[in-house]
This record gives sequence, C-alpha cells and structure tokens, in this order.
Amino acid sequence: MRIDVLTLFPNMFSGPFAESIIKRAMDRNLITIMIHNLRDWGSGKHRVVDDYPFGGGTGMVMKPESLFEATESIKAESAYPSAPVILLTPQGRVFNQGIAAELTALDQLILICGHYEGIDERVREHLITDEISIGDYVLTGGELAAMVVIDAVVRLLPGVLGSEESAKDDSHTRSLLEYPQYTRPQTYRGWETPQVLLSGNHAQIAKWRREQSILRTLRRRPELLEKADLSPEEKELTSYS
Ligand code: 6GU
Repeated sequence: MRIDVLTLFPNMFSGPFAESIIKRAMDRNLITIMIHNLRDWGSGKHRVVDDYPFGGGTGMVMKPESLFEATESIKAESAYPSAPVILLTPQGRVFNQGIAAELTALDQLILICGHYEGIDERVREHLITDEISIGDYVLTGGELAAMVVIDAVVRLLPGVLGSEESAKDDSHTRSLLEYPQYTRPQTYRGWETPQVLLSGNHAQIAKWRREQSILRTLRRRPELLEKADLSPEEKELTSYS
C-alpha cells in the first residue's frame, strides 16, 4: 500500500512514523508513506496557499490551485488512478474500525490535511472523493487525524503485526471491548489474579474472557452490543446484569 499525505506541516509527521510498528512496516516495504509539503505548489515567491474568504469573515481559506495541482501530480506518477482523495475534516464521516478495514483493502490513499478555517468548496466538489473526521471535537488541523487514520489502517495490513499481536481479536473488530488481562506477579500488593486464568483450562478461560468482554461492553458502551453477535445465552447474560 502507498499513502500520500498533503500537508502544510510536514514536520509534524516525522515523530510518529519514526517509531515502533509503523516504522517497522515502512522498513519492511509493507507500506510507503510519502509526506508532501503543500507549499511546494503554492503560488508566487511566497508560495501562497490560502487567501481571504469571499463574502468576508474571519480566518483564511485554502486556495484550490495548490490542492488540485499537488493531487494531480501525485496521481500522474501513480499506478492507481482510482485512488481515493480523502480530506481530513471535522465535517467528514466519523472514523471507526469498519472504515479502517475498508481503507486497508485499497492500493493507495491520498490524504489531504484540512484546516478548520476552511477549504475552497470547489476542492470538495471536484477533487475530494471522501471526507473523514476522527471524532466530535475540533483539532487545529487534519494532521493528527491523518496520523490516527494511517496508524489504524497500517496495523491491519497483512504482515504488519506479528502473530502475537494479531488484529483479529481487537476491541471493535467484533463490537466488544477487550476482557481484563493479568501478568506476573500472580499476587501484587495482595490483589489476586482471577483463579480461572491460572487453571490451565482453556475452554473455561475462553468462556470467562468472553463473559468479561460482554459485561464490560454492557457497562461502558452498551450501544456497541446491538452490533455484537451474541448467542441466546449471552443475550440472557446482558439482560439481568
Ligand atoms: Cl479530521 N480535523 C480537524 N481539524 N479536527 C478534527 C478532525 C479533523 N477530526 C476531529 N476533529
């Protein structure tokens, strides 16, 4: 997979992508991430990329020219002309695990980091194919949101996670929150590890974990349970807890 990011703040991306799982995926050529500075397509000596809004008002608006030309130059060099052009904006559809899985299937993503003051509407109408928000709060720009989307998508790519950190049991993949985990020491400050986890009885352990996931989801995120695939006995568990 190849991901191209268009941003006014390319340096923001150097930290997160220089660490851990994303770096390993890049080093192993499982993913190519190209960060492009939008200002390289700015106009005039000052590389201008924004201007005052027609009709007045506060803040600046991102001009269409640099966004179109940057995207077109990325597309011209790409083997995937149908790659989506995704704007990160609080007005987009709210990102979740399902959208991450959907994007993982694509060969290339072009991500445009918007700024809250706004982007010329013609970019939305004629260049952007999808708009994504990472939640109902306002960030100073789309950069952190782009990093969140990239992280969630890249970890789902085949081979990125080792088998011991597999994504298939993730919270949210099955619409249930994770069960509680324990590690050594078995007793810490008098607080015990649940006996069932030490029993060696794998069927009992799996049953306990499944119940704990369901109960935790019921208490913390009951709305998720509607999408979870529960057996009749499990539904029972949620009705009298
Ligand atoms: Cl994608 N951008 C901005 N500026 N704020 C956000 C967001 C995106 N998602 C949630 N808040």
